[in-house]
Formats: sequence, structure tokens, C-alpha cells
Amino acid sequence: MPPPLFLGLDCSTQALKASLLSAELAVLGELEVRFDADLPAHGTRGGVLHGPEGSGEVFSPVLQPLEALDLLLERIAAAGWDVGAVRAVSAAGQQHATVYWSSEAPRLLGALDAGGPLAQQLARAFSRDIIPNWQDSSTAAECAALTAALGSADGLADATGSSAHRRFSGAQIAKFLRVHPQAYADTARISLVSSLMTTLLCADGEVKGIDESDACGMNLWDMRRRVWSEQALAAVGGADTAALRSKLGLVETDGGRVVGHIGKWFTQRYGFSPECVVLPGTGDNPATFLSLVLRESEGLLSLGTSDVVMVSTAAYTPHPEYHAFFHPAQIAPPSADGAAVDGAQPGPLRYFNMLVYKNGSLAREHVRDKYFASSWQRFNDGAERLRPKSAADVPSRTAFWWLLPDIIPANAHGVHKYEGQDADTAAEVDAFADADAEALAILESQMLNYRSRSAAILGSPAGLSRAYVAGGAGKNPTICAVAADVLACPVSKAVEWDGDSSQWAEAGWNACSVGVAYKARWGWEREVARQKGDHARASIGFDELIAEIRRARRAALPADALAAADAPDDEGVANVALPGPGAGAYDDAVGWWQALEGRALAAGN
Ligand code: ADP
Ligand code: XUL
Repeated sequence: MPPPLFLGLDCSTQALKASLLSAELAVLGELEVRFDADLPAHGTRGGVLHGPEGSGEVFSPVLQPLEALDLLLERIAAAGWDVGAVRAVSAAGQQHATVYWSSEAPRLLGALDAGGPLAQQLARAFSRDIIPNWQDSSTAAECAALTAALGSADGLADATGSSAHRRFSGAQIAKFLRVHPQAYADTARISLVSSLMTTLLCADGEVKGIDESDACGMNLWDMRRRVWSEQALAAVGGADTAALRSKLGLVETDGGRVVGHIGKWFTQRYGFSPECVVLPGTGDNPATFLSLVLRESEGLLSLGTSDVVMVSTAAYTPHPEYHAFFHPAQIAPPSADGAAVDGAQPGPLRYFNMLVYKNGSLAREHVRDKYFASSWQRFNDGAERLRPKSAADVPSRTAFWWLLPDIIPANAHGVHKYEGQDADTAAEVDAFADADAEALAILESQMLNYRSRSAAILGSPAGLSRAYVAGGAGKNPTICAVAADVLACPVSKAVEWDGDSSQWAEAGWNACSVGVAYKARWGWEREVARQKGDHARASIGFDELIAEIRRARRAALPADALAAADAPDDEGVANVALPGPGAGAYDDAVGWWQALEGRALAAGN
């Protein structure tokens, strides 16, 4: 028998991506289908279509992910991936986006003909021909109704992990009911993109349950009682809450539970093994979180177009400013609205908080263009010249660049700069006399923001114990160094030993699809143990298994890999920046910065 392989899929906004992994978690191959370029008939840009000007509607065609899966499987076959050796698969999907199944779905899903592609056979399986995208902002009225139903933004955040957000599924479902009541009534089930993918992979006639971590992005799941919130259901679907409850279905509370086997359509058409198991899909952000195996109190700074900060925690810490999610790979205790579980031993509940900032790279680029002739090198040189060299170099300047109304703090807008070590008397200035301060001030301010809020989440002034960085700006060494100093913790990245060039290199793979491939690997390990009657092993934790595999990988590395000067302490993870001599300068800066943030908010735009 060939060695087992594992597949992770990432169905995000612009592309469907696949990663193929070995049992030792080596990434053996990656392939993708880009929606705009590869499925041009839909005329999408950035994977989406827009409603009438001013409507705020952003959506994609419901058949887009199906056509993409058809094409991806063709590409996998053409690339010669040994899909017959794939033992487990799991998928990630863009968060919040809802998919509406018709009552014909089970029959069509159960009767797929391997002679033809998926999309055309499932065209009638949906009661809505679009999937509202996470960028949609057309649901202001529905958000207001949801907030009112739970009493306040705090009340909704406390119950569901987030205050009302226009992209969240609850408001989107409510709008569908308002605008298309008949189509809503004709909807048999509602999936998220992640559970759509799980359903397609199984194609066994059953619409699969929503994953509990991804359910937290709906404003519908009561995170304290771990059931669908009766009040939220009523606000979204009307008095007959049982109807919406049954459309939403049972939630998957064990992220490593086998929810089915790969469908006959896949085995007959592409040669997958009927033994290949399918694990619940999860959201794309939770999946990225899994690829880095964040331990409690560790964080991930994803510095892309916007900055997204994820903080791993042991406690439920809801707040109207940000999102609380369940950990995406845990064995949670059974729930009244949960799917039946296979007797695995539940572990303690774990969570992560996600903070989304619109003015991330966008604002940094603006400062670079305005003061540093559009050069990252000059921007970095400016920041480096002024970085604190010792604990005595306490910062005296900070800047808030809210070019777009931000999410955190809610609707913060305008540009505000301050100079002075006393927050009450610091002068608000238009520009710093020393232009190099512009670079350092924005970086420090962003990192003090992440430190201040992650410390509040963790309930400890020390804040994060480690910060992983990802995304375009994570490549910038000055940004990583300032992050290490301000956050007062190591800044790390995923790395791999490249046997060909005999060096350690930053892992270039797609974190999201790799994260769910890890989940597939975890689910398979447990399923094999379950079949052998090894109950302890069948309940092994995700982190524990990944650490075990990484230790084995490390032991198998060639001597030159371990002897290399930059060999990481942990297999798979290397520090790219450590707190330097100036880090102590920030110890007392958080309170000063918070007070100035208050002043900037009060000043408005
Ligand atoms: P997304 O996934 O949101 O498309 P990426 O993760 O590719 O974004 O990151 C893109 C952003 O990275 C750009 O907005 C750019 O400002 C930023 N970026 C790229 N290179 C650098 C650099 N050397 N220093 C700082 N920021 C950078
Ligand atoms: C998260 C969010 C986006 C999508 C992108 O709340 O809306 O990051 O998950 O795919």
C-alpha cells in the first residue's frame, strides 16, 4: 500500500486551493483554481459580483465553488496526484457566507453520475442562485433588529461571540427572508461555505452539519449554552424558530469526527479510495489558525491588506469590538443542537478571539508613499534610526491613521498624531518635525493597539507569549522587529527544511488549506485508533498529535539541518525577531497609548 496522504481544500473569496500532505505533514503539492481567470463565464472580479450602485450587495454565483471543484479535480488528475492514497480530507471556506439548498438537494446529492461534472448535476440543488459574500454590507436593518432582540451590542456579543455585523450569516439570512420569502420557505437547509464543501465531498445524499467554530461567525450560535440562540433565531427567521433551527441543522462539535466517506462520484470518476474519510470543514481564518497550531496565549498577526489578529485563549472573552470563536480542532462536549458524537473524550473548551482592522497595510503604505518616496527600504531606515535602544527611550510620539472608518475602535475615523510623554498634555500635531518618526509612530501605534487588546483578552498585562506573523507585511524585517519589541514576545514564522538547497526556508505553502489538511490528519489518526478500540488514542488532542508528528520529523532530519546556525528550536517554527534592548521602553507605554487613543476618538475626524 502506498503511504497515506491527506488533502486540505481552501474555498475562499478568489480561489479554490488544494494542499496535499504526507502523514509526516510535509506539503507535497499545491494546486488552485482562480475564479476570475479560470471561470470567466461568471464575469467576477476578485471572485465576486456587485449589486446596484449603493446597495452594498456583494455576492458570487452559487455554482462557482462547484465548477471550481470540478476544475480542481481535473487539475489534480492532470498533475498525477495519487488520490487513491488520500486517507482523509477536510475543507475550509470563507466565513459567514451562506448557501441555500432546495428540497431536491438530498436526492440530487445521492444520485450523482460519475460520468458528468458536479456543477451541472447539482444546478437544481439550490434555492438561491447566489452566495452573499463576506464583503456584503446590505444588511444594516437586519443588524439593528438582531441587536434589539438581544438587548444591546454587548448582549449580542456576550451571547454569540460578536456584536451584529453585516457580513454575518444571521443578518444575511434575515435579509433573504425579507426580500425573497418564497425562496426562503423553499429552502430545506442552509450551509456555510465550509459545510457546503463537506457536503460535496461526501455527496451521500445528506447535507452535512455546520462546524461549531465556523458557526460562531453567524450571530446565531449561543456560545455559553452551545445551542442555536432562541432569541437570535426569532429575530432572523420569525416566530417559528423551529423552522430556521431545522434549516440550520445539527452542529459538528468535534472538529475531528468522521462525518462521512468520500462520495462514490469521487471514487468512480477520479479514483479516490472509498476508505478516504471526510472531516468537518471550518472557516478560512480558523483553518489558518490551525496551520500554526497556536497554543494558549499565542497570537497570529496576519498582515495582509487589512490586519487580522487572532489570539488563542482558554476563556470565553466576548467583546463588541471583536469576535470570539471556538477553537476549530477540539472535542467539545455534546450539545442539544449538536450532531451525535462517537464517544470521544471531550477536552476543556478552547477559544480564539479575532480582531479585524481595516487600516493595516493600507495605512502603512499611505505613510510610506507620503513620507518615504514609496520605498519600504526608506520607511524601514527611518523607523530603525529612531527605535528605542534601551528601556529609557520611552516613546513620546504616536499616530492614529484611520483613513477608512475602522472596525476597532468601531467607526474610528481621521488621522491624529500626538507628541509628548504625558497623555493629557501631549500636543496634537499635523506632522512630526522629524519625518522618520512617521514610520516608527504608525508601527508602534498599531502594535500597541494589538498589545493592549490582546492583553485585555488574555487578562494579563504580559499579553501574548508568542506572535506568529503572516501576510505581505510579515516579510518586512523592521515590522517584525518592532512587533517583537512592542509585544514583548518572540515573533515567529512557519519554516521548513529544504533538502535540495540544504537550508531552512520560510514555508511557502497556503496556510489555510494546510491547516485543514492537518485537521484531516488528526481525524484520520483518531479514526484508525477508534477502529482498533484504542479509546485514549481516539481522543488525542489536535495540538498533541501535531507536536508528536513534528518531534518525529525533527528526529528524522539530516544532521546538517540541525547543525545549521538558523535551525529552529521547534521543528516547523522559527523566530524571526526577539525583543531587543529597547523592548523595555514599551512596558509602561500601553496606558499612555490608550489614553491618546481615547483623545483621538474624542477628536473625531
Ligand atoms: P492579501 O492576502 O490581503 O491580498 P497580502 O498578504 O498579499 O494581502 O499582503 C499585501 C500587503 O502586503 C500589501 O498591501 C503591502 O502593503 C504589504 N507588503 C508587501 N510587501 C511589504 C513590505 N516589504 N513591507 C511592508 N508591507 C508590505
Ligand atoms: C472574517 C471575514 C473574512 C473572510 C475571508 O470575519 O469576513 O476574513 O473569512 O474569507
